[in-house]
Amino acid sequence: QTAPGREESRRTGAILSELPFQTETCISELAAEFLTPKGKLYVRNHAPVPAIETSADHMITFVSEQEEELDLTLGQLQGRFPRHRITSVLQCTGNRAADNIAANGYGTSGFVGGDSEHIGAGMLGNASWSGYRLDDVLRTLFPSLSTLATEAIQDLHLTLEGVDGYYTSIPLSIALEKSADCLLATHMNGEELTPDHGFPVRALLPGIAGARNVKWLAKVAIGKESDGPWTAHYYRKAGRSAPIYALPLNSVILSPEPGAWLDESKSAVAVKGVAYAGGGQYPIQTVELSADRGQSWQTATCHFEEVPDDDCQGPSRSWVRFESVVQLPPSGSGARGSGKTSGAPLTELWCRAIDKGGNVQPESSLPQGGYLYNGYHRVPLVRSL
Ligand code: MTE
Ligand code: MO
Repeated sequence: QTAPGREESRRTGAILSELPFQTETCISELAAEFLTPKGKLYVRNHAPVPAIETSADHMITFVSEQEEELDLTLGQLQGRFPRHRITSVLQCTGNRAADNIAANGYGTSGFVGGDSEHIGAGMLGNASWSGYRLDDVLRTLFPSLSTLATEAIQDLHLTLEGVDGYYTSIPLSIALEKSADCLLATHMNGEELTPDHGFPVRALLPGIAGARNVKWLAKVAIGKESDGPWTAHYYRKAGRSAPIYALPLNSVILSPEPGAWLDESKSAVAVKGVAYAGGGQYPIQTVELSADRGQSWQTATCHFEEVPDDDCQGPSRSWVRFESVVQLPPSGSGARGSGKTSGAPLTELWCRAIDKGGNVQPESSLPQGGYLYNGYHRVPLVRSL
């Protein structure tokens, strides 16, 4: 059967693979809304979507070494815990893989079932997620957690397992941290999750790499770091030194699209995009744009007013949309570059985000095993004669 939203994704993005189903959203489509609608959010599956019929009777098994295992249905969770809502970006670790290859010369250290060379900036979206706070649920179900010393918690991890057999872990300290705002999410943008996005319940870990946001949750277990492939082999930092958790500060231009033609007579171009703090401590402060390869920068207008006042404890994990009309350097100036093939000179638009802690998105980011590229986003434009 076809999951609701799939037909929409077929129209609005690129299908990276059919089985497992994987899509990347067209970036111009991403620019259209503050909250990415369900049919537009990229899909990244490692296995077929499990057929789950029920929401209220869907069971999650909670395991801790110290205490007895507990099976709770979503109906029971609903009776015991208040619901919370968080607006957060969801981003795949492989997003911007093509930019990473351009900057660093190599791709991801294994991107299952996909061709990472072509992945642009569309394995990204922003949505309003709601469900039960993971810290609330764990602390209530396992009261002995509150007697554990900080060091003991630091040694523990939380393994999240999906009905499809995909599983991975996060440090228990992230799951228990109030300001991490982790959810057992049942809804996206006010509606039940669709099958492709994890119906009836998924982990939604704001600011944490997509790979850890396990869908179709069946089991949540406190214990050792997962030794499964998606923690021990894939989705790791440079040299496979450690699992990736936090997303970096990032921004991307969503319009115009790479390779867009600009009339030579134009002296300015309207630019739109998004910036997000990832897992950082500070929210976005500003976004800057350059049309002369970084010689000068123009400040964009950021639409902070669109970001809702959710009941989160931590910094905003939503993206901020920005726009600007960027002045182009005069034709024939050095900043146009030398791409003078077939009479079509090139120009580039660059963008970078700056957070309230003064952190600036880097010009080119260090290889992270080929994942999580966050160098300046560079969009080549063709100026027609
Ligand atoms: N959870 C399960 N159970 N199975 C999966 O294949 N893929 C992960 C994560 N959670 C996956 C999963 C990866 S790599 C990403 S990027 C996100 O889900 C994608 O979430 P989305 O498909 O809702 O956009
Ligand atoms: Mo991912």
